Amino acid sequence: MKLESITLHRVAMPLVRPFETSFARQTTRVLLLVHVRTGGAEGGAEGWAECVALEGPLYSSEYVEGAEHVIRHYLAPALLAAPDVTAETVGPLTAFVVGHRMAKAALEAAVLDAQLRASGTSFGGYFGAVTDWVDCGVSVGISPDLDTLLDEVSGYVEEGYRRIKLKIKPGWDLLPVAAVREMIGPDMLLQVDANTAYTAADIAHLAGLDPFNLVLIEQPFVEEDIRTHVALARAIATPVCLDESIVSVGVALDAIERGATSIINIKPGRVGGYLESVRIHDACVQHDVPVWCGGMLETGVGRAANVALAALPGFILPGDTSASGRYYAEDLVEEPFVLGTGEHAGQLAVPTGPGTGVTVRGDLVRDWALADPVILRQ
Ligand code: NPQ
Ligand code: MG
Repeated sequence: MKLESITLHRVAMPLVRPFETSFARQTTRVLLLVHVRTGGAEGGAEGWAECVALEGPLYSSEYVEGAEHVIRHYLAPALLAAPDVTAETVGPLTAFVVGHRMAKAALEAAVLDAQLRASGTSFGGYFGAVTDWVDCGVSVGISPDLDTLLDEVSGYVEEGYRRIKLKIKPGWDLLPVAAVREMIGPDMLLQVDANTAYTAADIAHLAGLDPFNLVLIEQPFVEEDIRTHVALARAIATPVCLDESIVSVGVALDAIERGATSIINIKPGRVGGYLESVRIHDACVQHDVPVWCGGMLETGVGRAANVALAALPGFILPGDTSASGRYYAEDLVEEPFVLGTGEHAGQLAVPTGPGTGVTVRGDLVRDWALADPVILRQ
């Protein structure tokens, strides 16, 4: 396909409740949407994608205005100049830029959406989805106190979520985990995510999580520190799962071989796109490493693609692919994600329409815009 234009929309969406992690407390999700139009013989195809970068460089080095800048000045010009662009060639065409995986992932996903809409194929069909419904978990932020936390968790359990993930940090770990485990019973899947808040000195303390039968502990130490994750994995019974550290299939294989991670959180934005995500999935299946789909508080645009990815066979643990209502009163798409009922309680249906299968609400993109759209052409 020949790309005719790439348009960037920066929007701010109110969250239904503040989301607090070891690194930030947010009441609004600021995000970047990418909209591509194709010309040439397939003229008129359109694709949308969501960049998962946060407003500030707090989860990763990337952030919304940085992603916008690198797309505007480096990535988009390379794609707009190319005579033929497909999702499969976005990676090679943008490889001259070091890093900026979230920005590249958004461009690749927008091109993939346009390409699949033109051919009448769904994301799930393209990835090789093997299921129509995916198991959903929910990520629960750090609360002001234990009562508030227990109220929030019991609400999610009633909604049907199949797994609870608690955000932890030094000073908010063993007690909330014990209280939630006591409330939800021994069998409900429970895991924790530290977002890099601990150090090697905390290994003995983190062993205190072992009695609570957790599915995993996610990313206790900084992104670059593989060796301390190896030390923790050897010292505790709870499986260690990397998130921030896993930026490519190569790093995933290194971390697996070193014994730093026995489960992997796949976030398409963090690893540079859905194609790299499928490569990580395939490598993990080969190594018998379970994977699950992470989340970045996506709107329906990013959520639709994540749910399709989570329908691959290696995604054997429930993901952070929660319903739209977990984060947003009104989603950016005409088909908000709602948990199923009956045998599909705690699950989301994999979209079946062409591309992501969802339709962006232009009215909301305009209402919540933080700036005029940036239209890029050759
Ligand atoms: C994680 N996500 O797995 C992330 C981190 C994350 C669903 O737990 C605002 C504030 C937006 C904090 C997006 C989940 C955020 C945020 C993602 C944290 O590590
Ligand atoms: Mg995480």
